[in-house]
Amino acid sequence: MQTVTTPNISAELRQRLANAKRVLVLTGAGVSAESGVPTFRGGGNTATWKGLPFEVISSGTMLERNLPLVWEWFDYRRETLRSLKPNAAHEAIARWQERFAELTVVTQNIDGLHQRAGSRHVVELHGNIWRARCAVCRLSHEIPAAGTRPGACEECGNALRPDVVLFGEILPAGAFEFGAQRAAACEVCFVVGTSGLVYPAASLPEIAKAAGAFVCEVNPERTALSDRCDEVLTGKAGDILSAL
Ligand code: BV8
Ligand code: ZN
Repeated sequence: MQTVTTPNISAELRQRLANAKRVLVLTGAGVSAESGVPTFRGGGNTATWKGLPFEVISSGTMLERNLPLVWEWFDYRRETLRSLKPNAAHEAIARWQERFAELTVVTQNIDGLHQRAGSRHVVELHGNIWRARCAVCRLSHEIPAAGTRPGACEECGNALRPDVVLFGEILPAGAFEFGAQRAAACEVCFVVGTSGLVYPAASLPEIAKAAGAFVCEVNPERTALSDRCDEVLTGKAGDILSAL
């Protein structure tokens, strides 16, 4: 029988949540861990694929050098994702849409699990693995859950690339700016399941903090952001978010 430890949530956080209208949630790979999605770091080592650290295979440089290999990497991850489902953490965040007047979900994840849990208007800072985009005219193409991905651009016939943000590439126009604007206006900012090492995503809690928001981290481990949080809830997102 798995013991679910009720996280010791402070009276201050409960009070602030009771009064909050504007809440921002920044999520990373850890929010999908309980769905079975491998994280990139954890346990001290960084994910590698075919001997390549993920920051190398998931880079703009690698895309220019070897697009087929980059496709192989994302095809492999899509295959892993195909049978996985949103977990209690995704579902709790989706429910918060009805609880707070203005809930902003900003994710670094490309797995689409927030949307599958019912979250609307998710800000995907790093794109989505279920989309491809034309390397020339930038037309976006859906990749069907079943079946093969489109081979070439239906508009101009040029090659398609994963519609994700690779290291060294800029984020989708407006996505970070919108997240930053909401971070600067929120009363409570949750940082869930991220090691807080990738920028500019990791600067959002700092923007919220600087604007006077109460910043709360949810993570079984300390992270690069823990010291800048007003409260750290140590544990799994599924357990903690369901108890909030
Ligand atoms: C850019 C898509 C303009 C592809 C990704 C400033 C300082 C230093 C470096 C930079 C900087 N600005 C820019 C850079 C360079 C770079 C960067 O940040 N490098 C880092 C490594 C130092 N940033 C960029 O290149 C960005 N582009 O800035 O463009 C520019 C360009 C060049 C130079 C200057 C400016 C683009 C970054 C986006 C790259 N694409 N993803 C793909 O998925 O393959 S990033 C990818 O990695 C994820 O999206 C995510 O962002 C990151 C992984 O981090 P996490 O999600 O946090 O996952 P991680 O495994 O690390 O941690 C999981 C956590 O969960 C752990 O803490 C664990 O304890 C916890 N956990 C585990 N289980 C649970 C749990 N938590 C709760 N519950 C559980 N059950
Ligand atoms: Zn095209």
